[in-house]
Amino acid sequence: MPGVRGPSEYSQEPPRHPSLQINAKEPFNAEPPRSALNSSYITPVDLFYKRNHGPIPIVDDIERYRVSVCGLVENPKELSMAIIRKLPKYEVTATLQCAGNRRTAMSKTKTVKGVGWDVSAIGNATWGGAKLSDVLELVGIPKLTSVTSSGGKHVEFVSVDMCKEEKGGPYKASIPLNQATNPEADVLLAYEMNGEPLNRDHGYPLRGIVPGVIGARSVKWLDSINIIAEECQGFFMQKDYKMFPPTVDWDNINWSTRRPQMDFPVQSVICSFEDVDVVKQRKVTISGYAVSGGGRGIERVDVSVDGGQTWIEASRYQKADVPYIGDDKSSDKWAWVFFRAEAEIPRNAEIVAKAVDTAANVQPENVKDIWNLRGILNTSWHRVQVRVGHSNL
Ligand SMILES: Nc1nc2c(c(=O)[nH]1)N[C@H]1C(S)=C(S)[C@@H](COP(=O)(O)O)O[C@H]1N2
Ligand SMILES: [Mo]
Repeated sequence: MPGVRGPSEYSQEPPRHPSLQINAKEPFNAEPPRSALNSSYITPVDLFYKRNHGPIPIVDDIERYRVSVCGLVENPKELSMAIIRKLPKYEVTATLQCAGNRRTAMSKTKTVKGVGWDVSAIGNATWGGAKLSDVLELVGIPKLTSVTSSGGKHVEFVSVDMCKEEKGGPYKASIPLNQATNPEADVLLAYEMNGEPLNRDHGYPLRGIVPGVIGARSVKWLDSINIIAEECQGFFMQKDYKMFPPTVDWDNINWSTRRPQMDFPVQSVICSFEDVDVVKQRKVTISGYAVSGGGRGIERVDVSVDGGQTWIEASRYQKADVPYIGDDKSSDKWAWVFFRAEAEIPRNAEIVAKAVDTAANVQPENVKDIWNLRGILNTSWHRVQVRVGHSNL
């Protein structure tokens, strides 16, 4: 496709914020300190985690950029940015979470494969763009379609970045057509992030945003959108980002037995302390984020200062002036919820958080029970060890 291209090496990467913790340099994978996450409901773009599988693509000429919408459709089209901008613009506040968030903690149970992440491979942004359901109407697919007349059932997003997992080919992923054509699923072709044009790291000029679903399906730097009969056969759908039980290891894995992971499960993380921390006073504020996939709200966040023997309920909020009610119209349904509790802690405290979503799903107690060889979806109770004392003791 003219206009945007994926380079084969890393000499033209964009500038990045110095406080990002770099987990891998090439491809660039980095996350902010956990304290930064907790200080703003909308994560600033420069602090938002960056998860890449190849060098960042380059737009040479935005006027010539087109995204092609093709495959099993009657009216394949090549759409310019001008055409996409002419469609009604939606702003959707949605949390993007990498399936590998909290992988480092899972690897302490037993080695896993993948980039190590602390608790900040997650961020909340207001994405601006056209609804995919409106774009698909331009090629003749009506709203709420499950199968096209020519048998299309999935929408594949294809990028231009060169990924070694794809043997130098582009990153790609798909979602079901009925999700793509459902306006209420809020799937976007986004050209803005927090009111600014997308930057290169986050997918300039155009990316998919699939709310409530693991970040891997929100493909950046879109080149084409294919309507296909079977789900995308690319590496990241078929040989990665699948959830396996703890019994499966590299010598007995059969990838075809599992579905690609889509929605993420309920998650919560304490951001007000490091994993091992020291405080001066027994009275502390425990705060962090909670989020669930599939558009489910957060019903409750429980906090413990004694390793989970007793619990107190934390308060929840999204915006200062609006009371948060899970699954209510007044809430951002795709976005995280902040929680906060004040407590007196014992001298050596294990502080724990666990969230419950509106379907009453709860986080698993122990990471070992959900250990999987790729180290994805570590949503176990988040535990931090906090000692009351002097930091130099
Ligand atoms: N083209 C392309 N899209 C991509 C990726 C990628 O490497 N290439 N990474 C995916 C993964 S695994 C995640 S978690 C999100 C990260 O988006 P961000 O870097 O904007 O935070 O982008 C997804 N989309
Ligand atoms: Mo990811």
